[in-house]
This record gives sequence, structure tokens and C-alpha cells, in this order.
Amino acid sequence: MKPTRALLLLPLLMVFLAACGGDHPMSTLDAHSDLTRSINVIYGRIFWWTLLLFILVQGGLIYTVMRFRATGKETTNPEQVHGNIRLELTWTILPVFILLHIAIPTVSTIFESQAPASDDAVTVNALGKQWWFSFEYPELGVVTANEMHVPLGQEVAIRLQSDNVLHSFWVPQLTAKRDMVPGRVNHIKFKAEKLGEFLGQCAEYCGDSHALMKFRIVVDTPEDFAKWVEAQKAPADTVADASKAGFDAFQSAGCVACHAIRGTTAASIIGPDLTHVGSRTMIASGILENNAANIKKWIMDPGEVKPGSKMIDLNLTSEQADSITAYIQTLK
Ligand code: HEC
Ligand SMILES: [Cu+2]
Repeated sequence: MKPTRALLLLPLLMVFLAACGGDHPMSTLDAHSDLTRSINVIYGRIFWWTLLLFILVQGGLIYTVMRFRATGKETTNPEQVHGNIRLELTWTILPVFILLHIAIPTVSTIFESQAPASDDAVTVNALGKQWWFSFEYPELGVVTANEMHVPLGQEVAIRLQSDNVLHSFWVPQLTAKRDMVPGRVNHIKFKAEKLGEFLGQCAEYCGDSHALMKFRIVVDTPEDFAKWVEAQKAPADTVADASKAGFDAFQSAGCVACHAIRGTTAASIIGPDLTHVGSRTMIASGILENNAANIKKWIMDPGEVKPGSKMIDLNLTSEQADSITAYIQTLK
């Protein structure tokens, strides 16, 4: 093979290798909810039918090429054939059954996944923003961002909305991919079947930092979920003197223009609710680990971390940033 041709194979090799190996937190093949298991049934059917057809078609082709190839000794043309009713009926009717075998679970899964929530469901209003997600639990009185907690084994019904551009909500191991469309409410529901953290990603191009619009669903035991809800419902603890000073810095720097911290005068909903931001494992929608160095980095230059960020650079001095960072970290 010419070296240039061999180079063409390189991308193929990369695709192949990318699919290899162990634990992929965003692999759709590891289904951990009732919904993703149903999706995998469809996926499996499509895959095996495609494989079977590939083998039949390629096998038939190779057989024909070998069996009927010219030997150079022919004296007449081979028998000339036109049409074959039985063959044509077979390859019309069989595909109808194959397609039904795929279409029936597809359509029923789509309808089931957006059916009305059952009475014991945990409902969440998910709002796609540029470039983060707001999660509100209307019945539980909880508002948070980018990290949705849900209880194991209980139905979770999410209302998907956007007040800006198109986004798409996708946690490969727990949910289907479903769009968040301005002016419309889409629904998705699932029951998580495994404890742990599951990574999600906005799956519809929505501007500069679309690729950095990540989130996660944390599946807790019902007891841990109840504890989480209690903690999230509480207003921020701002009694300590140190946190009062921190809040003053937060206020005078202008952060209050966009953020809410319940229990304080900060009540704007332009940016994520920060009441319990310290309880999240990541900040800025799954981009930075939640620690002092990263909070400081983020608040001193959000556009550096997320190009086009709607959080403006307030030109904080390093001292201001330190004091605000210390305060943010108390918001557990
Ligand atoms: C103009 C509005 C605006 C102002 C002013 C603003 N922010 Fe933000 N903030 C946002 C937006 C929007 C986001 C979400 C950005 C993203 O993830 O793309 C955000 C995200 C954050 C986050 C991460 C929250 C999370 O859950 O990941 C923190 C922490 C934060 N801001 C703190 C501050 C602090 C401290 C100040 C003041 C120095 C401030 N913000 C000023 C709009 C603002
Ligand atoms: Cu997006």
C-alpha cells in the first residue's frame, strides 16, 4: 500500500481505538436507568439486523462475483434474466417485518419517556442557559445548578425548557437526548438504577461555550436524597463574622446583580443560584473542580475559562477575589 493510502486509514484507526477499553462514563452502552435500557434494546435490534444484512448482502455479492466471473472460455452470453417475482416479494416483505421490529419499541419508548409523571415522581424544571443548567424542584422548594440529585429507583420527571437558544439535555447512561426548545416544554422521565454520578452534556450547538456546557446527575439512596433536599432548602448560613465580610465584598463587587443567595439580599436569577454552591463538586457547569484556586480563577476571569461567558469580568483585585472565594466556600 502507498504511504498516502495508509495515512487515510489513520482516522479509521482512531475511531476504532476511541471505542476500545474499559469504563466510559458517557458510553450509552452502559445503561443505568429503565429508559436507557429500553433505548439499548432498540440499539441492539438495529445493530444485529444491520450486521445480519451486511453479511447477507456482502456474502451474496462475493458469491456472485466468484461463481459467475468470466473464465475467458465462454462462447456465448450467459442466460439473460429479467426480474424474479419471488425474490422481489421476499426482499420487500422481510424488511417490513424488520422495520416493524425496530419501529414498535422505538415509538413506544418515545411515548413512555414523555408520558405524564406518576404521583410519586420527583419533578424537576430544567432550564438550559448559556452555558449552564438551572434545576428547580418545584414541590421540594430546591433550586440548584448543574448538579441534579435524584433518588435511586424512584421516577424522576423533568420538564425541559429554554428561555434563550436551543439546547439538548443528555445524560447518556440515564436519559435519552432531548431538546430544550424556547417557548416549549419537553418532558423526559426515567428511574435511575445505580448509585453514583452520571455525566451529562448539552447536545445541541448553542454558542461559544457549548462544548463546556456539562452537568451531572447524582443518584443518591432515598435517605441521602432526603438529606440533600433538607440541606438545599435551608437558606445560606451567614451568621459568622467572616462570612458577613465576605458577603459585603460579594455585594460591593457587583455579584448580586446576577446571583441569588437565599437568606441574603442577593436575589437575581441571571446566573446560577449560589445558596449552596459549596456543596457542588464542580463549578461553571462541570468545567472546574470546586476548590479555592478554581473559584478565584473563575471569578477573576470567567471568559478565560468559558469563552463568551455571560458572567462578566468585574476586574476584581486579588484581595477582593480571595475574600469572595472564602465566602463562596462557606456556602455549603
Ligand atoms: C452579569 C451577570 C453576572 C455577574 C455580575 C456575576 N456572575 Fe457569576 N455567573 C453568572 C453566570 C451567567 C454564570 C454561569 C456561567 C456558566 O457556567 O457558563 C455564573 C457562574 C458563577 C459561579 C459558578 C456557579 C456554579 O454553580 O457553577 C460562581 C461561583 C459565580 N458565578 C460567582 C460570582 C461572583 C463571586 C461574582 C462577583 C465577583 C459573580 N459571579 C458575578 C453571571 C454573573
Ligand atoms: Cu449546547
